Amino acid sequence: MTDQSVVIIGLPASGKTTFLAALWHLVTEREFPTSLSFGDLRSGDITYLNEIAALWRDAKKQDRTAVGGSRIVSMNLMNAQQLPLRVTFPDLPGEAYLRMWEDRDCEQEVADVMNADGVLLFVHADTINAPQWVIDEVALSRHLNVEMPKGQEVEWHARLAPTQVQLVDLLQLLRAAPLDMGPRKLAIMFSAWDKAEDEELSPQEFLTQKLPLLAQYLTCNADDWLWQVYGISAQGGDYDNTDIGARPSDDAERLRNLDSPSLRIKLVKSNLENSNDITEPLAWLME
Ligand SMILES: Nc1nc2c(ncn2[C@@H]2O[C@H](COP(=O)(O)OP(=O)(O)O)[C@@H](O)[C@H]2O)c(=O)[nH]1
Ligand SMILES: [Mg+2]
Repeated sequence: MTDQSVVIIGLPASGKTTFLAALWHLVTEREFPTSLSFGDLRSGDITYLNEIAALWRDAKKQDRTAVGGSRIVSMNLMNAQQLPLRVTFPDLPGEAYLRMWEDRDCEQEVADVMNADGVLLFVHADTINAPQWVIDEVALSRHLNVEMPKGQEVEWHARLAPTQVQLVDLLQLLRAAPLDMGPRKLAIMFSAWDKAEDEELSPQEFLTQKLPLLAQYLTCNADDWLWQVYGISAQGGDYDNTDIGARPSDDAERLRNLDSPSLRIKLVKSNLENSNDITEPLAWLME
């Protein structure tokens, strides 16, 4: 069997666990054919995968991946040529990546999982923190007749940096010692694509418009990434919040009523072709 490892990276709440849950449902339930299919069960501890897939089927949001409690999950899959592949993913809390950006530091365990052949970078399409210009803020306040308070300085903190700055830095860290392992393949996954679809942009156009710094970093190709960009809706809409007293989501009810849960899943490729097969980016990473 060929052992392949794929690292799933992304800032906190970027859709990593939801993707793993939908993927595990899709390959184990086999409601329709997929590029990579389920191989066999000799994949170590699948309790975690079963737990997150059960929440996903119930249309309930995933618990925030416990800080410090990373999970390494493996799946035995088969490619189109029926060759067995073992794919290992770490489901690390996004704080580990935030720490790389803010503190220029990571645990040895995190460094070890970065040593993977393919990289899936998750970006939540609906929570991108765009750069803001003081001059625009002032113009907006004037327009709205809101007084700008004077002398109220906000101290800068690395966490306030725009999403694209943090992501470019993360990718650069992966191409610098000690994490560098030569050129790699990178799949950029815009999660919660159902929230972005109304803008009628292709995933590639979305990248260029919303994260121009990242788009330019990838296009100028200084770090030799072989990359693709996808829009992915692993839920199809908003799921129920599991916090006590939270209002159930209308989307969740509609999604639970679909004939088969796999129909909630949607993958949009850069040529705008779409399918329910979220194993495709993985198959591409492992080609
Ligand atoms: N609308 C919508 N929300 C999503 C989708 N995928 C993930 N989310 C939401 O994005 C948030 C973060 O997802 P999660 O998988 O926990 O992110 P992680 O912290 O990167 O593991 C949660 O509130 C999810 O419900 C999707 O396809 N559609
Ligand atoms: Mg998570």
